[in-house]
Amino acid sequence: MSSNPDGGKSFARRDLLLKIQSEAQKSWEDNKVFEADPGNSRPGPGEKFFGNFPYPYMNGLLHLGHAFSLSKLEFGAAYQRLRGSNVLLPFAFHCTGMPIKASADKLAREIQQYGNPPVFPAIEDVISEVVDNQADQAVAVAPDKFKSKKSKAASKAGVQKFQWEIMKGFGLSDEDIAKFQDPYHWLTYFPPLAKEDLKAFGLGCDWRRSFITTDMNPFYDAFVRWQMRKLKKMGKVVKDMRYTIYSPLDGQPCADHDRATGEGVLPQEYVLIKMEVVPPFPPKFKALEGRKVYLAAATLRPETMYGQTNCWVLPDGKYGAFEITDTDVFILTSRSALNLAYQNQSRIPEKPTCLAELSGTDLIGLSLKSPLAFNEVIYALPMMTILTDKGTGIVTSVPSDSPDDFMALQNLITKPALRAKFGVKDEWVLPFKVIPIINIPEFGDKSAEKVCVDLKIKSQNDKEKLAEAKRMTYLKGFTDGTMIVGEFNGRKVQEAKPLIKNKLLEEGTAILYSEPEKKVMSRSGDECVVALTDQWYITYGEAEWKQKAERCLENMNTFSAETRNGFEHTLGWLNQWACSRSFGLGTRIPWDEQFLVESLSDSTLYMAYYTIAHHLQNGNMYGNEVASIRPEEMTDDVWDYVFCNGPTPKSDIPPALLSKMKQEFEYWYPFDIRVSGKDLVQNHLTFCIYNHTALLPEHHWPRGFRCNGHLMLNSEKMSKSTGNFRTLRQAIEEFSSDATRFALADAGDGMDDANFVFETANAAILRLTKEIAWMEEVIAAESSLRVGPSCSYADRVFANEMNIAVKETEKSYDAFMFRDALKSGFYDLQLARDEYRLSCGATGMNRDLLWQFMEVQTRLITPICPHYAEHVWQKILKKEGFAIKAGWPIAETPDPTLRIANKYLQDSIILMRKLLQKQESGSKKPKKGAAPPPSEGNKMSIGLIYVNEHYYGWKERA
Ligand code: A2H
Repeated sequence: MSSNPDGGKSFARRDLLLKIQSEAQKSWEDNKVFEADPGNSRPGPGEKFFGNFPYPYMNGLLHLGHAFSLSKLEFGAAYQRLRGSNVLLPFAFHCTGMPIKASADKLAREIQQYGNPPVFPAIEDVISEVVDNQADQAVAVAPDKFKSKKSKAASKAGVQKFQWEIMKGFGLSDEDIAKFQDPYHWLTYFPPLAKEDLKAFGLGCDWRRSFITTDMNPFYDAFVRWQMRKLKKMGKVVKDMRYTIYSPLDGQPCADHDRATGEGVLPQEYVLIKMEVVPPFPPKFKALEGRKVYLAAATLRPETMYGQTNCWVLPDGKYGAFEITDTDVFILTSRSALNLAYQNQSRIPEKPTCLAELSGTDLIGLSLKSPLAFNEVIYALPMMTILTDKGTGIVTSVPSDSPDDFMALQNLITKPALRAKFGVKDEWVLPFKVIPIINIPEFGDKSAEKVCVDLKIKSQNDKEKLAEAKRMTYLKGFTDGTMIVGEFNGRKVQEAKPLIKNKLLEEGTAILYSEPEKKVMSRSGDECVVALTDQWYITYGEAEWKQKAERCLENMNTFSAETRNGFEHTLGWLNQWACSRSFGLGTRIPWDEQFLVESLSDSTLYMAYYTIAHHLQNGNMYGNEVASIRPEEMTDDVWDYVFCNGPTPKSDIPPALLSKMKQEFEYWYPFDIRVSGKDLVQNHLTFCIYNHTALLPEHHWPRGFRCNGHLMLNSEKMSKSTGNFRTLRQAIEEFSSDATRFALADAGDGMDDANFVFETANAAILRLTKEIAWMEEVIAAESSLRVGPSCSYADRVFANEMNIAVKETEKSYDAFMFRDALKSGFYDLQLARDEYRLSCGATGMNRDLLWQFMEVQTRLITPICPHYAEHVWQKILKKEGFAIKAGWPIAETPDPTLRIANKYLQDSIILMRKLLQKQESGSKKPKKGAAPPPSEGNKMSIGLIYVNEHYYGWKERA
């Protein structure tokens, strides 16, 4: 294909498309065809179309994934424009949040450490260092595994790229890179590049309305401040102490999009049971003399504490004695001590202090007093299956209700050798019997024992069966269990559990403890903890607000049931959202300026901002070129007036301009569609619904959201590290915009992964350029075409096919289904033309029909390949005006019978050709008695077709 350099073929066809592309773009720009101004009156249905797209984050160049989602909006908007709708497609650039600041800081650290330009240690050194560190272990474990370790280490080292190298990858010079230590420099660099690329893509955008976010743009900053203040006044922003996933390195909460791993992971709350170590302390505890020392066990079932028979520790486990208060010391893992330190449970906040390092074996045999336990004293015993990355590494043992505890205790009781191995004395184990505390109708009073016996579990290491046993008893205990001991005897477990938990917390024999339910790594590369933080929250999920959001969803077009389900699901669980951050870029929370509005909270209503952005920013995306309005003039009253039908404000802004902005907002709003990748349903898009319903009247609530899946490249995941990746810029250079757009349209429309195929883009280059050549030929030889009425059978069939194409393609564009549009509007139509050419044979094709074909085909492909279309329209067909606004072709009602009849005819022709071929070539060995193959001399030239004049038999009756 033309753009395949390996094939040694020429790039002439691709270059022709690139030339056509820049000519079309220049004439669009000169004529401001994408600038959208409101009409004078309220638009009727279908008269205007306002579509938008989540502004991309500006820490790099746009890639094909962005272009894919955006193409859905672009094609849909271009179709509306073609039909004659007044179309607004604006575009902005998101700069709020952590990553830019984090990268800028990282770059600054590298320069500090390695100089400017930096001299990094050679990669091999880094790798060998990593490998060396692992080599001892690797060799010790299994020498033959060494090789695989090395490659793993190498690839790991490769992933941890220097920020400087990443910047080099953008094609920046050493001199330029250093400037990126200032985070605001990113904001001046990437947005203009993105704009350039989108222009090359041919995006039908009104660029006057573009802007960047953060306080760098004073107008947008004023808008977000107004929005936050308004939400606060409505009681929808509240301050609270919460358990939040938190990055100690960043010193702030780590939301989903700030995480390298652990998306969706939430804090898991436990009750920490304080099991007091009864003096005298063993010698290892010398440093703890005079303190109250506790083994702190994390449990999910505080109501079972009556049945404690012992405590579990991991013999090989590493523990520490940490100062929790001036008097209290907890023995637990350092990981859990760190979590506690961020939850106000450390003598020095955020800094765990370890008084003694201990191993599990040091703890075995400690005598303990544990709250609620019927046994006065219980002992710390070894358990092999304790996980060091869960809870505190200390577990209370309740063998009546925990299958793990039952089996571990059972093993110790029945295996003297096991006791001997860990120095466990008989009196720490043998006197302790299972204590019935909860009745479960299905399992009796000792549910764990019963299930372990039923499942024939033999050992604490029988993980699969124990997991099954836990599944069986855990939920049943909670839903069907009844307490048969203690203060809440006779109460259901469900009721007793919170009461017992509160009792323990109140009397101070337990505290709350929370940790990430799974490991979370922040993008800055540190392991997150759960912190108790003071934060601002938006009260999503609040009953009345949620109802409004649900009503908005009901009346919205979601284009697919899957998207609707996604929204319903999100509305079902979404709760208060932490909207403040202390690190990164953005707008300050107006009443608490130590905080910034986080990036998913300053992007929920800005579609409204587009409607007036050009009046404020005068076409300058940074808002730093003040024209008629100064940023400080955008007071809350002014925003209220423009967006919320508020009273006319006292303002220095001329009244005519004020009312113009209000009128413009009311003309474009509500937006008709927002197009996005499906992963934004669970946060951004749902926030958008919530904010619109809170801040705007119902007739301005969003009308539609269309979501798509991810984009693969050539059936494989797009990934920078594997090289299976293209920026938008690269794709356009490689294929041209139209061929890129063609392959994007062909990539798929559903919610599943779509697939951009290079082969398709290359084929598009060929098809589009060949089509241009064909049209030029037809027009050059126009005089040789058949003129007069188009009434032959072939003419009628071809005309009918064009009518079908127009109707089908219209349906597909209306439904935002672009692959289908491409099929009916391009592939099928070309096929019909090729067939027509064949059918006409010597009599020639009808001139008017061919003109109609060229016109129809051009219009049908315009939304997808607008540059090609513009070229054909203006230069080849010599039409007035722009293809992109040419109007939708008018088509007569298709005749389905004619299509079927023709299909029958075409199939018959194929069949007859095959028969003929068979007759002529014959089989090599003629069957006995069969006629010999005709020789060259008597080639068949006539075929007789017999046609019945009537149906007979049942066919006649039918
Ligand atoms: B449960 P989840 Cl009666 N390693 O408490 C292994 N298990 C641990 C642990 C660790 N590091 N930390 C805590 N656990 C146990 C009581 C109980 C528990 C009963 C019944 C079931 C039960 C008495 N042992 O848990 O993975 C603790 O034992 C069954 C799931 O976070 C804690 O609650 O769900 C539970 O596992 C927490 O496990």
